[in-house]
Order: sequence, then structure tokens, then C-alpha cells
Amino acid sequence: MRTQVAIIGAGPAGLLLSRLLALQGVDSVVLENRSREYVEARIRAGILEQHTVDTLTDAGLGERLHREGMEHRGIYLQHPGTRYQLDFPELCGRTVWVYGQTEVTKDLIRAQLDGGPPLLFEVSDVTLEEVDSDSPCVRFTDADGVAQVLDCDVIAGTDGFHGVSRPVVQAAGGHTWERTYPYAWLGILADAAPATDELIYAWHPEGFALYSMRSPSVSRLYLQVDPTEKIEDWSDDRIWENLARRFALDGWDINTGTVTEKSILPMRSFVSTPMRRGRLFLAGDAAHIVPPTGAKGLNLAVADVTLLAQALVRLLTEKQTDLVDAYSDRALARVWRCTHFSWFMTSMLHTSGDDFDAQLQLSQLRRICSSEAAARELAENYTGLPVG
Ligand code: FAS
Ligand code: PHB
Repeated sequence: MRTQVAIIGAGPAGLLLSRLLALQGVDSVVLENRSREYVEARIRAGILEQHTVDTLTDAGLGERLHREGMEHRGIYLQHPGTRYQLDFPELCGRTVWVYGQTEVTKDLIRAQLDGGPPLLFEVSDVTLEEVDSDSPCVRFTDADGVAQVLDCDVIAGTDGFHGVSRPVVQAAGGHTWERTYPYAWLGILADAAPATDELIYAWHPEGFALYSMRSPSVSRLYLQVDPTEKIEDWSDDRIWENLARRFALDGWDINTGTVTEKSILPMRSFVSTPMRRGRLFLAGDAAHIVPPTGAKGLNLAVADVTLLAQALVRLLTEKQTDLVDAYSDRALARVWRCTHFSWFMTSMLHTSGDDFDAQLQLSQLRRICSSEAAARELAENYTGLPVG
């Protein structure tokens, strides 16, 4: 087998990269070790920055997004007795969209299988070879158990945090930073109409809570728990009781409903540099992880592949190396900005049990709710800074 770009991983990063390259006449093959059903069933992000919406729309993937997605003009920040609305258009002229990553992935896969570049599910034994040469290759076993060799010009490592690509880059040297937070998120999907028009990020002495949504009839909610908690110890009633306490506000009630999914998600910040080794380029969670408090993970993956697609088109069609040589530094500038913002939101909103911390957090929240400058800084970062 031969292609110009071998893409490892069919998450949002890999699928969107393949689409963006195809639109510029660069061919690729996407290799995914899970099944289509598994990939499409993963419940993850929910907020799309304007840049992400524009990129998907310009790539011909915006039709269902604009029909079913919900444009949001802001968020609420809450602490006991106060629920304050940030107006994004007023503060920074941008909005965000609520449209689940699950739906983004389904749209990308449907387009890929409808005449797009090859997408092979359920591969195994993926190994990357000759990445320091101009003719790397990927060895793998296909879904029928047949050993394959994919010769290519470039390999894109978009295989997430547990993939095989980052270790190949790190084997030639590099640096990683990691911070594991002393809390986790218990997340639920519920057949319940959201009791709010926009997301609520709530600080509470018992812990953080986030009120999000997927549609006018499906709510997505999270509450801060200890990382050692076991989901089987959390009945639906216990979850709803904790959420109701943390969002409590006079004259307002939470909407409960049937919980259709619940899980506990770890919280970490992770950055790996560089994002390149020879003809192997990393993008998305393969290179970095952010805690979901800033709604950055998926959007950062999209920003990476926007830069990487531009660089690979320039390399493979114009034979110019300037953009691939600059890719890692350009991508990492935004990675660190989003890593800081995600850390900032996480540190401000999650209780540690220390009362001094609590006073600092409440002071920061009151500052944002009373200062246009402080609110604008949050709004600009939350809605996404320009890419590139
Ligand atoms: P992904 O991990 O999505 O995709 C990588 C793909 O590579 C996967 O399909 C995997 O199966 C495949 N793969 C791995 N190893 C392979 C191999 N050896 N060979 C072939 N394929 C291989 N972000 C938010 O903004 N908000 C959230 O609320 C949020 N919640 C999250 C919850 C969870 C449990 C997780 C894990 C992440 C969450 N994220 C959230 C972040 C998430 O949305 C990621 O940022 C996003 O999926 C990044 O996309 P990719 O880089 O494509 O990586
Ligand atoms: C979600 O809807 O899953 C979501 C929204 C905002 C976040 C994190 C997750 O910050």
C-alpha cells in the first residue's frame, strides 16, 4: 500500500486532517484500532469554538452542525447565592457552539466513508518505521488479520494519549510536562431538558459542578469527586442530590431525568515537546491533554490539524519545508495558552478543602463578575484565540 500521509487514529484530529488534506489534493490513509461503533459511541467534548465551527463548515461538514448545534452567547459563573452571566459577543465578539464530539466524529466518519480517503477500522500491531527518512512506513495487521505495509511520505500521529506515536518522537529526545489534579469529574448524560439556557460553571464548598447539555432534551452534567471514587458507589439519586445542592439558587430548580450514561473522568494537564520527529508529526491528544474545565481538548486538536494540514500541503505539493519546520513551535504556542487557561479555570473552580484556597477562588470569581477586563480575558480564551 502507498499514500502521501499515513494517519494513525480516527479521532477528530485524524479524521479532520484527512479531510483537510483531501480538499487540497493530498491523499492519505487513516488507520484506527477500534471499531466504527466504538469510536462513534465515545462520549467526550461538547463545546466547539468559533474556529472549530468555521473549519468544519468550510470543509463541507457543517450542515448537521448548523441544524442541530446550539449557538451559545455566554456562560454562567456561579458561587453560592450568585449566578453571573458573561456575554461573549459583548466582551469579545465571538460565540461558542454546543454540539457533541460524538456528533462531530459521526459527521467526519460519514464523509470519509462517502468517497473520502481510505479509513481502516480494527487494525492492530501498528508500528512506525524510518520516520527520520523521507520514506517512512507503517506496519500493521488489518481487520482480516493480514500483515500490511503502508509506504508514505509523512506519518501523522493523531492516536491520542495512549497511542504509539508520541513514544516514537520521545525516543529521539524531547520533554514532557504533567500535572495530575487531586480530583476527578463524575459525568452523566440524562434525558432531562436543561434547566438553563447556557452552561453553568458552579463553585461550591462541596465541590465544582458543571451544567452542560447536548440538545433541548438531553443534559450533560458533571460534579467534582475524589479521584478514588467508584462509579458504582454513586446512585442516580445521590448524583442528582449533589448536583441540586451545588447549583442551588433561589427561585430555580434543576431538571432531573433518566441517567443514560455515567462515568468518572481523571483530570490531568500534559504537554509533550517537540510535536515532530523527522517525517512524523503529532497532533491532538497524542501531544497534549488539558483538564476539560476550559472546554479546550477537542478545539486544540482542531487547531493543531489546521496548522499541520497547511504545512503538509506546502511540503507535499510545493516541496517547501518552511511550514513543517515551524509546525511544532507554532502549535505549541497555542497548546501552552490553552494549557494555562484550562489550568486557570480548573484551579479557580475546584475546591481543595483548604479555606485559604477557597477565599482566593471566591475573590477571583468576584473579580471576573465585577470587572469587564477580567471577564473579557476569560471570554477571549474560552471562545478561542485566533489560530496561527
Ligand atoms: P482521540 O483520543 O479522540 O482519538 C485518537 C484515536 O486514535 C482513537 O480513536 C483511538 O482509538 C485511536 N488509536 C489509539 N491508539 C491507536 C493505535 N495504536 N493504532 C490506531 N489507532 C489508535 N475535551 C473537551 O473539550 N471537553 C470534554 O468534556 C472532554 N471530555 C473528555 C472525556 C474523556 C473520557 C476523554 C478521554 C477526553 C475528553 N476530552 C474532552 C478531550 C477529548 O475531547 C480530546 O481532546 C479529543 O478526543 C482529542 O481528539 P484526538 O486528538 O483525535 O484524540
Ligand atoms: C461538555 O458538554 O461535555 C462540556 C462542556 C464544557 C466543558 C467541559 C465539558 O468545559
